[in-house]
Amino acid sequence: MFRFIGNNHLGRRQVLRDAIALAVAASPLAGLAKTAEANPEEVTFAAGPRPLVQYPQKRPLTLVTTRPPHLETPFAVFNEGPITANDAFFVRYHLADFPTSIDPDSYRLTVKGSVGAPLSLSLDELKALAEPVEVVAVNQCSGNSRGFSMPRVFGAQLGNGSMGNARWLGVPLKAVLEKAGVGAQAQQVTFRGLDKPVLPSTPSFIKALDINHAMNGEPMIAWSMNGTDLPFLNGYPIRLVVPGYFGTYWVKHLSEIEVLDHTFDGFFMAKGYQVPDNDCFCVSPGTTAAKTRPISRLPVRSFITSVQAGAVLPLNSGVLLKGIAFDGGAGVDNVEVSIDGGARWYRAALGEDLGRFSFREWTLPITFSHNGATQLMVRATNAAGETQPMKADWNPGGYRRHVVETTHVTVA
Ligand SMILES: Nc1nc2c(c(=O)[nH]1)N[C@H]1C(S)=C(S)[C@@H](COP(=O)(O)O)O[C@H]1N2
Ligand SMILES: [Mo]
Repeated sequence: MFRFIGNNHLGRRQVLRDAIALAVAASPLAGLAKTAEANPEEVTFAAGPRPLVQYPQKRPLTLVTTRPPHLETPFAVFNEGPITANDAFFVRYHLADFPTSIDPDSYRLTVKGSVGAPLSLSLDELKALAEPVEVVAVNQCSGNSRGFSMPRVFGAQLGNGSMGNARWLGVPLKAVLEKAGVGAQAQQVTFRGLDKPVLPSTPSFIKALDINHAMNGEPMIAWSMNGTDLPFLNGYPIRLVVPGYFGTYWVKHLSEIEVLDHTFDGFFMAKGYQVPDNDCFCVSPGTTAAKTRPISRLPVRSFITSVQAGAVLPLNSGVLLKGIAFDGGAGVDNVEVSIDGGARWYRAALGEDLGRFSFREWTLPITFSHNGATQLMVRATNAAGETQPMKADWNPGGYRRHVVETTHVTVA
């Protein structure tokens, strides 16, 4: 049964949803991806260039894996503006058995565990539960840019396209938990979606937040992204949005919330997504950490988006450099750019402030007065005074890369 029930008229969205349901259900996942095209951007990885693939509701995206789908946003998209379009937004799943069709009318979000009254909410009930709130926030995968780790680490060899910034609309998680009634003994809250492991030995994808975080008003249950329903592959019909936190907590197709009176010890909290438990979340390259902890907030990061590696830029005529910067919620305070490999730094102008969890655009007009090879660099500092290291920190998971980026160009 792949039809979405309950809509009297077949709007464009309905048709789209049906198309996805059919496309996903009718074929093995590999069949979803239309024939690969050559992707001119992808030259960094030992395995060779990665193809662009076409999935439902998406423009061609960079293929990482097909089972389950992991697609990156082609980097040029980040030069289109500070909001990442839904059809360009990256996609990441862990489990091959992800939902192929979802009926919004029979969809239920259950809330159980250490609560006064367990809930089973329809989408309409969820939407009516509290005044909707909106936040513009970056969803970045913990392993974004992992492919640049040196020495290399296990895991998907990701470029810089496992991130995106969107305007999310939903209700605060707090409102849902308050409705269920959280007991004084509550320690953590877990979240799971509709996707399931294929093999019984594979752990379910369940994430946990501390109760204080869950109740602080920031995490939300969102049903809308950039003014429209969540794309199917980004968590339709509802997902958790945890502003400032890595994407791993942003559980898609959210179906079950459980309040625990202890710390959750499931695989994706206790084993997966662990970082060294020290100030830099890093260890000396090639070693392991004595003590680890779950990954949490985004470090401050910045990119040049208007110039690609290998570009030839003009001598003695103005060039407008442009890019993005973001952090885990303190807010971007300052972006500096170097056009001579880090010798001198110039302060960039910051674009519109879309909120402290959002990409912040920056621009800097420059003129090159020397020809030949040079390196462009960009370094952001947040309102808490945190900045980016000149040399990459290393950890065994290849997580939370945030080194100052260097773009090699030629002036001619
Ligand atoms: N249900 C479900 N939610 C999930 C995941 C998953 O595998 N299943 N992966 C998480 C991870 S690791 C990331 S980086 C984000 C990616 O969000 P996106 O696919 O919307 O870009 O989803 C998160 N939510
Ligand atoms: Mo992720």
